[in-house]
Amino acid sequence: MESLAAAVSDQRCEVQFKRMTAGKEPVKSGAALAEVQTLLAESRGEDSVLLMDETLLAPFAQRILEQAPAYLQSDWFHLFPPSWQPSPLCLILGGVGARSDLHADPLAWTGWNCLLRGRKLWRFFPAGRSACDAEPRFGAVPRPFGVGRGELCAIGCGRGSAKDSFQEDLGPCLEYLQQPGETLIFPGHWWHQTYHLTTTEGFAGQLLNGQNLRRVMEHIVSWCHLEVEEEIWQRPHQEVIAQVLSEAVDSM
Ligand SMILES: O=C(O)CCC(=O)C(=O)O
Ligand SMILES: [Fe+2]
Repeated sequence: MESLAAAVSDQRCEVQFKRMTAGKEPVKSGAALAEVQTLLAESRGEDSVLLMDETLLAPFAQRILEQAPAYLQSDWFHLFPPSWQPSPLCLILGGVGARSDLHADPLAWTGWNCLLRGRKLWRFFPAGRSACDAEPRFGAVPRPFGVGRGELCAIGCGRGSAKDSFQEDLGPCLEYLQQPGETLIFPGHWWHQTYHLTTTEGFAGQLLNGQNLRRVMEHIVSWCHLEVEEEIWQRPHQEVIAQVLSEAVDSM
């Protein structure tokens, strides 16, 4: 695609963005897309802007995903009820100096993040099996969050920290400098944070497949305080998903 920013630029909708200003708490706000694009162009380290939007790319999602490698296309989240399905593609536009929150993705899924333009530094903090694990390094009460409007919080969550791993030393981590054209695939339950070294354009999605089914299901089991028999993991994936989700609903 020529430019993601150009593809969505005629849209007049309101988008959410994060603005960081030196010495102040980061704020999350809504504004017209055109306004955010001006802020993105003016973004600097001490006053930076990051847009992450899960709806703008919806009209292009199928066309974009058809061009992705097969392993990014085979995703079992379509077996979830529609209101619990994560959005297939998240648009991410970063200004110079933008930093995402330090967070673990919802549902302990496998994340993928494709960078089309610019350079982005990642820090990963390898974790235990689930994002529900306590991480005292990242603050006593990390903020849980769901997907979209947060409905997924009922069956599983992601966690966000108010700390910034690029501002303070939070212990050993893996660092990776993502270059344009690269797609990073990572365990979403590992806490991670990005630093946009230049203006960036990219998009992200997530996977549920044979590699991570048990981790994602166990995240739901633990979040909803369920108990499942060990033999469940030998069953076909459709049955595992149906059983865990129905027990999660029953537990509400
Ligand atoms: O690209 C970013 O700035 C953050 C992306 C992210 O956290 C993700 O893809 O899970
Ligand atoms: Fe993430």
